[in-house]
Amino acid sequence: MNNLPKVFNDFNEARRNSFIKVKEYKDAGEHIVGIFCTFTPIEVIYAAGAYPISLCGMSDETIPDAERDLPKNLCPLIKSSYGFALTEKCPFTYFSDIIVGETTCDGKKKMYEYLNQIKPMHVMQLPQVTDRRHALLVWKNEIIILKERLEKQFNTKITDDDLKKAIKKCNEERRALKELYSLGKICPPPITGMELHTVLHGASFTFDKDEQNKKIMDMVKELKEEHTNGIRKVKEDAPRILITGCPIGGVADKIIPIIESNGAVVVCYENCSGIKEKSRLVDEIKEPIEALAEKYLNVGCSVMAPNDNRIELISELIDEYKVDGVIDIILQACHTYNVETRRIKEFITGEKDIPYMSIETDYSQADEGQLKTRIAAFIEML
Ligand code: BJ8
Repeated sequence: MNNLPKVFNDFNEARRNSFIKVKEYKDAGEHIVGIFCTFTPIEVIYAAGAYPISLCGMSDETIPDAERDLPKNLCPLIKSSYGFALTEKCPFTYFSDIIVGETTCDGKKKMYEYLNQIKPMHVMQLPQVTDRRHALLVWKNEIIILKERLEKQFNTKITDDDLKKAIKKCNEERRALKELYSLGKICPPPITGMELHTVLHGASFTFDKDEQNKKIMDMVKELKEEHTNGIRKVKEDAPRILITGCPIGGVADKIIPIIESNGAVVVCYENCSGIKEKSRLVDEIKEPIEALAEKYLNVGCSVMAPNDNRIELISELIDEYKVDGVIDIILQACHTYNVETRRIKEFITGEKDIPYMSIETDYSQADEGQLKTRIAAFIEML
């Protein structure tokens, strides 16, 4: 990991630095909007002159506190997020002026009722139906309602021009991140999966997106040059893994090192925090609310039924990243991703004809030994 350019360490530090930054921003009178999900149209938040910041809980530290209000057999991401708000241990939640959530899975939307007693919340009603015409109408309206709520909250007026500028800004970030992901297409990749995860993780806590984009582009250039000059940190024949499933912020440190210490390399993350949302840009020509509604409805999350967009993206990624095997990570009690494993497995082992394994896990270390054995056996057969 230390072989990476200095800029990599900057991303490693980004989350810690962002704790200080968020306080500085608040002291300077800036507005912070906490978000939980990839469906949140962050462009509307930027257009309101505020900063969106991800609040997904990624550690088991606050789960015992959360379990005083929430059932034990609930997804760790939901319990952790709620626990951080309850205990005021997360500065992002603490400094958020308002939190935006969506009615994605049942656990999340019911947790929001309690979270609303701690912080002001705005919940967007996400359509989960397959009728695109109906879903688009609903989602467009929800984006308009969010816009009005933020206008009221921050005493401002959001114009079409503000939205278009925000769309451009967010597309620039998507383009830079797509460049970063594209390193995984190189054989062997000039970046390990753990390094890639650290950069992506750091990027989600960076406020200055122009500076972040520049750092990413510099890093990509440097790593490509190193590769051209023959520097290799991954073996030529390392099995190439695609990770899909639930967000992995709370389990990445447990699972990715096991994969990579067994000689494989993670070349692509399909899940949220990975390429899922970044793969498609927002149309910059269309009427902005319409363009945002179209873009975000296409997120291939398992709460959608049926969820063909996930299959389509996985199919493209397997081909583009020359994937040898797929690991589907399911957080315990995540029913939608868990139910979807059958369809994903059938598609990957059938149509794509490559090995697949699913892992059900939580934020504890209790299953580490068992995961080591199962993942080693999976990589062995690739
Ligand atoms: S767009 S993946 S961030 S909902 S909280 S569904 S793990 S039981 S996080 Fe998600 Fe948005 Fe979809 Fe992405 Fe399952 Fe847990 Fe629910 Fe979860």
